[in-house]
Amino acid sequence: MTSWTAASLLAEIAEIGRNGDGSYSRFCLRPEEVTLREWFVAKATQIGLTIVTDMNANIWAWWGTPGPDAVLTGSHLDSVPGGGAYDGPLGVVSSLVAVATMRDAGITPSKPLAIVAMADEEGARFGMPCLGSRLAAGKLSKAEAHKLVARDGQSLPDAWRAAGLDPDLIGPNDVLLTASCFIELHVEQGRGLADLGHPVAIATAVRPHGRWRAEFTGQGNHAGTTLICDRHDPVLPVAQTVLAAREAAEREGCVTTVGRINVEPGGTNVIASAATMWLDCRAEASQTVTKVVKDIQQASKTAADKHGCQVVWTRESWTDRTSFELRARMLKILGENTPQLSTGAGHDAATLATTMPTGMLFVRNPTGASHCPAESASDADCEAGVEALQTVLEELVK
Ligand code: HGY
Ligand code: MN
Ligand code: MN
Repeated sequence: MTSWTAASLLAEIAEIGRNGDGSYSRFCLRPEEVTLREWFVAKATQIGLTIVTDMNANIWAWWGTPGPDAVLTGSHLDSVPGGGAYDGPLGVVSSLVAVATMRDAGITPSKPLAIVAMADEEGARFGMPCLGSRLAAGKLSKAEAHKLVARDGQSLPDAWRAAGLDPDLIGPNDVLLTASCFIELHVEQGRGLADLGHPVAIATAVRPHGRWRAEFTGQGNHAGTTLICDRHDPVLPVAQTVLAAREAAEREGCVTTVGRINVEPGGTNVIASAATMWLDCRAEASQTVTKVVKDIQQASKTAADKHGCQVVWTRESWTDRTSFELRARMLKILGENTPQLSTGAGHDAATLATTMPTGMLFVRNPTGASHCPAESASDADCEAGVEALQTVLEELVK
């Protein structure tokens, strides 16, 4: 009999990839995340599951023979830079506990079941969110994947090879494409459940969101001897574009974030020659995102012209508004009074929603804080999440 709880498993990995401020930086296929992968494989093996790492760096822990009509659960092990302890790993450990308990109870699924740890869900390493699930679902091609370069400069193919994976095999995963459903448990990234006073919710939808990169170029020069009137400093239009992004969000009632800016060459006494910023924009409706991004791009062009600079925009990723097909069935299984919440956060379950029926469970996060060390969930709420996940899985494997 396994006596695991979600909290006890999270405690086992608490030091892996932990930063001094208590946050986590666990980047896809980097040493800290590889340690997490090895831990996950050991735990899944311990409860008798069979491990397959697919060509897209997703790890599958199988109960039964891998094959069509499989019930999939799980989440991701990677984090954002400075992330919290629960975003991703809570879904993986909850799946381990639920499956271990089902096996201890002698349940025999009528179809194969797999716990999947999806690769680079945050896109923090290769810049493409839900990388592993997009590749497995055929939503990102091998050619597009091969073009991705990690923030540390390593190309995706080289990172695959360093991890013992063949980048030429990247592509749609038939077992995923023929799966019957995917159910993902995740810490809530917001205060909905805290305000409702309930431990667990069923997800209704993921709001549309995307990421854009804006590359500004100007003219590097000496910080001390170049007159202001002679400068073409790309940092100025970046600053004006960041402000324009916030103004657009306030005007249109959506959210825009610039959390990453790179300045080249990066000398204190050097006027930058180039500056790159990344924009994350999310809204209730896709057309609002489109309008807001267009307004921001226009503002960036005006600012660049004013400073004698150039700007080039590239859309890095896009996720349409997604509803969860399993929602109604989960409501029947867990009870019609179970709270239901939409979210502004992206998830593999949203990426896979057009490939198979998917569903999500959210676990209460008392402060709602996420992507930071304050992210949390009580042990009792984590257990309520495991129980709900197990109840749903037992129905889905019948
Ligand atoms: O960025 C997100 O929405 C999610 O946490 N990957
Ligand atoms: Mn996240
Ligand atoms: Mn997540």
